[in-house]
Amino acid sequence: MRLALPIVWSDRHRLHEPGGEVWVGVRTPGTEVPARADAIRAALEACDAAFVSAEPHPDADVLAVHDASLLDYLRTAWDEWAQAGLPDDPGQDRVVPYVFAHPGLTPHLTPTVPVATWARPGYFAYDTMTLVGPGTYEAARAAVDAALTAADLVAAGGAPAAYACTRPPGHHVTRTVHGGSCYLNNAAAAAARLRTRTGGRVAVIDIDAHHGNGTQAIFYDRADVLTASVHVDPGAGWFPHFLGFATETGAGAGEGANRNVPLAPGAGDAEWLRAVDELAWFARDGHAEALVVALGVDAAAGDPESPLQVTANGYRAAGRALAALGLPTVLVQEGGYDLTTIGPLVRETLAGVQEGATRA
Ligand code: SP5
Ligand code: ZN
Repeated sequence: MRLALPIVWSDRHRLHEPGGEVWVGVRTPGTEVPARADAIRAALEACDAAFVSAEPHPDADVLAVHDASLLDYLRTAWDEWAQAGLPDDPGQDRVVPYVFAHPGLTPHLTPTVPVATWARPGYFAYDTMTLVGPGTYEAARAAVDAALTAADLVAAGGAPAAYACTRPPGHHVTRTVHGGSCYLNNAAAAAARLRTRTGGRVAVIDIDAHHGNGTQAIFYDRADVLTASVHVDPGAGWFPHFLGFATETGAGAGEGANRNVPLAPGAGDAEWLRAVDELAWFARDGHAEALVVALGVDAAAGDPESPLQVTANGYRAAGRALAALGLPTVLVQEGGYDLTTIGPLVRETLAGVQEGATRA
C-alpha cells in the first residue's frame, strides 16, 4: 500500500543526542535516540511516501503554548553549561538538574529563576532523565516546526491528514517545564495552530503509552481545545506518576474538556481499542472540528518502556477509528523505543488512517 499522506521531516532531529538518562541517580543509555526517526523514515520510504521539509515558523507560534522563560532557557542552557566549565569539572557533558523548584519548598512564595548555572535546570526540568546537550534546542525547535508545518498543510486543505516525524517528542512538556524525554510540546503547538487557522474546536487524542500530561496541563482550563489520553495507569506505578488519572476532567471553562483512560499493565488490543474508541467519541461529542493525534507507538507489545501489549494490527485499527471521525488530522510522533518495530508500527498506523479516511 502506497502512503499518500504527507510526511513532514527535518534532518535537524539528529542534532539531539540525549547522551543518556539519569535514572535513580545512575546514568543509563539514552532511549530517545536519533536512530528512532531514521527507522521511521526507512519504513515510510519503503511505501513510497512523500516527504515534505519542515518550514521554519516564528517563535510566536511556540509562545502560543510555552512561556518565553522556558524557550529562552532551552535556547541558552547548553552554552551556559559549557561556559561554566561543567563538562570538565565535575565532568558532566549534558545539562542535568540537581535541585528542584518543588511546590512544597516555597509554599508561601513564587520561586524565581536561580542565578547559578547548575541550579537553573531544576526550575525548568521536572525529572533528571531529560538531558540537554549541544544540539538539543535546535532539534526540539525543528520538531515544533515540523508539527506546525503539518498543521498548516491540513488547515489549508492541502491534505486531509499529515504526519510530522517529530523528534525529540513533546507531550510531557507543560507551558513552563519539560521532562519525559521532551523539550517543547509539538502536539500542543499543532493544536494551537489548528485552533487559530480553522476557528473551530480542536481535539488532541494521545495514544502514546504514557499520559500526555504536558498537553493536558496546557489546555486544562480551556473549552476550545479538548484533550484526551489513553495510557498505562500511573496508579500502577508508571510515568508520569503524578498525573493521568481518570478523575482529571479539566478546570474552570475547561471543566469536562479533558478525558483520561488509564489501562492496567498488560492490557492489549481489545482494551486499548475500546479506550481509543471512547476518546474518539469524546472528540465527536465535544464537536471537535480538527484533530491532533499524539502518536506514540510505545504501547506496542515488546516496547521496553511500557507494559501494554498492543499489536501492529491494533495500531492500524486505531488509525482507522481516528480517521473515521472525518476531521482534518495532524499526527505527531511521540514515543516508541523498539528500533526494530517503531517504523512498521508508524507505517501501520498511517495505513489505517488512510483506510479510515477513504471510508469516512
Ligand atoms: C515521549 C515518551 O514516551 N516519554 C516517556 C518517558 C518515560 N520515561 C520514564 C522512564 C522510567 C524509567 N525507565 C528506566 C529506563 C532506564 N534507562
Ligand atoms: Zn511514551
